[in-house]
Amino acid sequence: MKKTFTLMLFPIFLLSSIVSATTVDVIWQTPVNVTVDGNNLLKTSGGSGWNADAVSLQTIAAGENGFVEITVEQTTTNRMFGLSDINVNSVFNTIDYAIFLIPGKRIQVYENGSFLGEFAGYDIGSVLRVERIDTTVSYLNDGVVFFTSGVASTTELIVDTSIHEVGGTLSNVVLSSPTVPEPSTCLSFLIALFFLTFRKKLPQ
Ligand SMILES: [Ca+2]
Repeated sequence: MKKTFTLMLFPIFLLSSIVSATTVDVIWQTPVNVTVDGNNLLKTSGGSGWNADAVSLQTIAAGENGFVEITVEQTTTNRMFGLSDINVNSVFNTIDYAIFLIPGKRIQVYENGSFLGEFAGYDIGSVLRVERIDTTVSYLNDGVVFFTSGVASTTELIVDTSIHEVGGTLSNVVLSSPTVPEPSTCLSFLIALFFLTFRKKLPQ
């Protein structure tokens, strides 16, 4: 009976470790006019212009739910972040789904360069998110949806950025997806596998 219960429990444990969403620090690649510091970006060259960015190494797989999220640490520069299918260049108008942080604590939404509206402001410590659920992309400020895109999303997605002024930052950038690899998931697999093997060899 005890063995039956264990054998029922661990497949559930295994499954949950596979399908539950994982949130990880973004690992940046292809930096242009920015300095990478962990999961933060700082524009350090290029003067003023939409010529600085980096994108995430990790992806949200096609058809998967997921999000990119930042925690704001400045309110004095122009910069954008969001989700794209590919990294075209460093300019803001190639980000498919972007939040535009503007000095004066204003927020706008841009999709591939199209202005889609201005919304409630942000402040130091605000948590801003661009999220895909099924095929719908939403924009959130501290957990509250303030805009929903009219353009369905089905492709693989990366975190995409664009920073205007030297000194502009995007801070504590994280990505969440059920399929993004995380060390603890691998560990869960190994522990569960070991336990199942061990249980099998116990005398009845
Ligand atoms: Ca880009």
